Amino acid sequence: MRVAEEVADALAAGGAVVALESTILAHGLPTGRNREVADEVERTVRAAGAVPATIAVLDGRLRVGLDGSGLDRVCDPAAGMAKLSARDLGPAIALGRDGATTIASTALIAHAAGIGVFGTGGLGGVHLPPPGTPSSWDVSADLDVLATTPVTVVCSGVKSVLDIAATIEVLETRSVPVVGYRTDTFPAFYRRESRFAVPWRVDSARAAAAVIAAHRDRGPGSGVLVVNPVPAEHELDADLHDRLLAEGMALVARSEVRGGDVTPVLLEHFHTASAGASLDTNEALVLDNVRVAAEIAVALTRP
Ligand code: PSU
Ligand code: MN
Repeated sequence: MRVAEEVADALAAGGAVVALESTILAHGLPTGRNREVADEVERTVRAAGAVPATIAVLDGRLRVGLDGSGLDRVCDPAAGMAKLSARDLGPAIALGRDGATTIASTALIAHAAGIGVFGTGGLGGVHLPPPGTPSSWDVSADLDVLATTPVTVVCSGVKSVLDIAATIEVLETRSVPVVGYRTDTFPAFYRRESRFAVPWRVDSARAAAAVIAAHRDRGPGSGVLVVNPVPAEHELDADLHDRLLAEGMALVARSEVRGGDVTPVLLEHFHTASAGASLDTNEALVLDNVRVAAEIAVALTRP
């Protein structure tokens, strides 16, 4: 593992650090825009008083904190970054590969590096089964890692292409507390609200930090999911959202896309079919989530 000097210094001094994933850059946003978002995300974390640590695997080494050329590589489609979930870390390390880390693998690496707070876009979850089948068996490893890794993930819930109800049930079964940040409702990524309530709500970073500290000291050893809805002015129009959703589901159902490729294919469809509107929503929610993550990380350093 190679930890960037700035990140190592901040951790040694007990300062605030926010982990950031690289799959969102390499496989969730179009080329060009991804590099801009990488910089904006880091700027936003710094503006809130924390040090950003973008995580990826380069040449088989776990990297915690990337410089400009590292971010260039992650964002360059010609670099051929694999999508690495938790199970892929061993093979990628041993075989000397390059890859972008999902929430699952980023959380594992962040925890190993001593980073407790992680800001991102949307959590992976339970996929709806293809028509005519009882189950997709497609349950993101993000849920498993959150169940066993004491890292706080700040995100905007899960996309409505997933089975939100089933995702919430798995989080409950696996003892992951779900905390609404200034909301009583589990957000649906592009939309501020789903049909489902959250069990807990906080209205400040300080209150979120208190929950995280108490969970860390007395909880079952799992992570914490803080859900923060997209800012209202950036929410995707409801009719456009419903149309994109129906199209995306049909696209996946009639294609051969499986496993880890499903989410990138859906995101790509949303971005092109909405002429970029979903991209603006995606970017706005990521920036807001990393700001909240940074504020929580700062609050955790000041008990
Ligand atoms: N949801 C999004 N954007 C993303 C992802 C999910 O809106 O970029 C990425 C994240 O990296 C997440 C991963 O951890 O997809 C989940 O993939 P899978 O469902 O294959 O586990
Ligand atoms: Mn999956």
